[in-house]
Amino acid sequence: MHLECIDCGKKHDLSTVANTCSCDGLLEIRYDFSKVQFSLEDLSAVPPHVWKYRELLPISGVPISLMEGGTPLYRCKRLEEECGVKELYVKHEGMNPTGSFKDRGMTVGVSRAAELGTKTVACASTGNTSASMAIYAAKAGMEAVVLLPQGHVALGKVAQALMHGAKVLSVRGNFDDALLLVQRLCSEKGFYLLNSVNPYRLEGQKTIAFETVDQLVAYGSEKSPDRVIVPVGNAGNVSAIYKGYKEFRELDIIEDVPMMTGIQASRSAPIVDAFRRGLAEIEPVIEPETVATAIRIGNPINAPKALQAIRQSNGVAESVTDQEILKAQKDLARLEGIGVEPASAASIAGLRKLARQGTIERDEIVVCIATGHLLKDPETVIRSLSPPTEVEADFDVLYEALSHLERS
Ligand code: AN7
Repeated sequence: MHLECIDCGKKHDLSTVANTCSCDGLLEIRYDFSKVQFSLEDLSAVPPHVWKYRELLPISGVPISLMEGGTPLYRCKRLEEECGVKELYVKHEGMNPTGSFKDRGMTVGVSRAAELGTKTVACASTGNTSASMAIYAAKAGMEAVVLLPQGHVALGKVAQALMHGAKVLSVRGNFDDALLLVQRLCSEKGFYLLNSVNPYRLEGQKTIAFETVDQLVAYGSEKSPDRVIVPVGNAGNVSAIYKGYKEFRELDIIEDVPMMTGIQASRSAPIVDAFRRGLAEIEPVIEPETVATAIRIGNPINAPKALQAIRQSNGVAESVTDQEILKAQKDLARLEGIGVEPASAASIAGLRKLARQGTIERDEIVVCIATGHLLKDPETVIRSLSPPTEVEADFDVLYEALSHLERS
């Protein structure tokens, strides 16, 4: 196992603590698959969770774990029919310990921090990363420092970071400002950085791909979907999931890597812009905006990895409006019983748009990643839906309010 720069190809020893190469390129963990002992069949009795795949993870000792992963993969027949695809599944990452996919990356990231003897971990966050880092730091007995963009973090996420004991700083600036600050804090002052520029984080998140394959086999479907649709913010997750599928292909577990499809909010969409214009690098969005605060990011640090993932897998990047996001959130909740936060609904909104355009074809097996739970952001729900109907504590009045409903 070693670290490799995705730009210049330089190899780094695993003892390297830096997250980037001397050329500033992003690093990726590479395995020698001729030495890896891993068979999905041998593990068929083990239910999916992150550490089921530990032979393909860079931690050898006992991990700092809170039983993350093992999230449900739901077949969504009603939306499937509406969109006109062969099979549609939603992987509900909101069912992780803190209610988002970030837990998969953090169990590995904090386990690595523990191996290094780290006292204090740090991150900038639009919310979910901070909640997740806080629980694993708590479990590991480490201090946690969190930088949040003031006024733009959903309430549930702030509550989690506070409750689990992180030192929470509300930065007067956006996520991109906070990320620059925390990177400097870590490189100059010796805190351990746990944003997704840290390649150990992405190792954990790649297990989304492994689990999906595992679960599709259980459904009796194809092993690998044709397309995976992922909401994109700092662009770590789409890169990580791609890496997972690529590794399963290298191990001959699957034949094809799915088309990686990244969805951004229309006013926070530098990757979509670079994809459309065929640019090698993104042009940062200076004042990103969206109701989906989780992906309110203008300068995604993993953009080079994400563009590679999308282009090499023959996928696409597409943007959706806030209105499309909120409608998809409501429809997923009411048609399929799956409650997600706005950023997660971007994947469903993107599916609809790409299916309408004909980019997604009728014979495709599609997996949408629902990245975070509905309860993360109750305030947006309250703002977008009518409030409960208030009634007197009187039977006749109450019944009158329900008179339009069908009865058996
Ligand atoms: C629900 O918590 O960036 O493209 O600081 O919380 O890997 O960044 C959150 C990102 C999608 C985008 N959905 O993932 C943070 C943070 C939800 C998220 C994303 C996030 P990346």
